[in-house]
Amino acid sequence: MIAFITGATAGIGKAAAELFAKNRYNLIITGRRKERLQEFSIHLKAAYKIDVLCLNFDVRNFQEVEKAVNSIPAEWKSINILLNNAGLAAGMDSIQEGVIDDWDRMIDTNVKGLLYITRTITPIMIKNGYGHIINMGSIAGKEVYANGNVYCATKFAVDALNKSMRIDLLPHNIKVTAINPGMVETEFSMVRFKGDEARAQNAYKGLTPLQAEDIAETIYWAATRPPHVNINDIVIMAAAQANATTALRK
Ligand code: NDP
Ligand code: 8X3
Repeated sequence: MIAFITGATAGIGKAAAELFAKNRYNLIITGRRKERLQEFSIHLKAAYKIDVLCLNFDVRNFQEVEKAVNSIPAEWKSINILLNNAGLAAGMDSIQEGVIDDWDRMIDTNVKGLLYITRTITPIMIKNGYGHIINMGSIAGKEVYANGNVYCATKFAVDALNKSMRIDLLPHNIKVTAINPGMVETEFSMVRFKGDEARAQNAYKGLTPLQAEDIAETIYWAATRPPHVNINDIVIMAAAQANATTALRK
């Protein structure tokens, strides 16, 4: 079994890679931080005796995506699972004060990047006659919150694409699932608040957030249902978070 995981250098993607590896999947792992990718690959191979292929590229650049996917050797093309996970929030400003570069980064990564990966991997899956695409959505793709505007819009787009892909890929025996978490403690908030540690920690203050491993378990569960079962959509929250805007903090 082979799983292709984007954004495996940190957070949810990394935890998912670890769990798939533990369960004897061979892995294609991707990310921009080459050193992290290679160190992680050495760990996975040694700990779980699996094969790992590292692809180092930026999902925002279609030429890089295409080159990386075209470089996949024939023996790695029987991809069972694609985890479309690479993504980010950049900034948290009102619409009238939004930073254009932040908007571009989010739209280019979360929407166009996910599309570029899907566009290049689905022909391989169609040729194989099987596959399962798992898209990382968010509670932000189900509800909007103050100053979430463009990040929410990108995750609403993922929600639409998830539903749409399921229709287009139905004749090709390709399952499509979305996992939509509430707050998960990863590098997400450090990235969103551009390295401002105090602001990042504030996001999780006074409550126990989800951990990357909680999401990895959910992804793995969805990926391992019997062939006649598809999990369309999961919303998963910390027990202390009721919805996008209501959390119980002590
Ligand atoms: P992290 O910041 O911990 O990890 C993000 C991963 O995405 C990294 O591996 C990063 O790798 C990769 N990535 C980001 N931009 C690019 C790019 N341009 N090209 C290639 N890879 C990229 O965040 P999370 O693990 O929390 O986030 C993973 C996904 O989960 C995202 O889609 C996020 O929106 C979603 N999510 C997160 C939630 C949370 O609260 N944490 C809740 C709901 C959804 P590198 O920097 O090495 O390229
Ligand atoms: C991340 C969760 O609530 O910060 O997608 O938007 S939230």
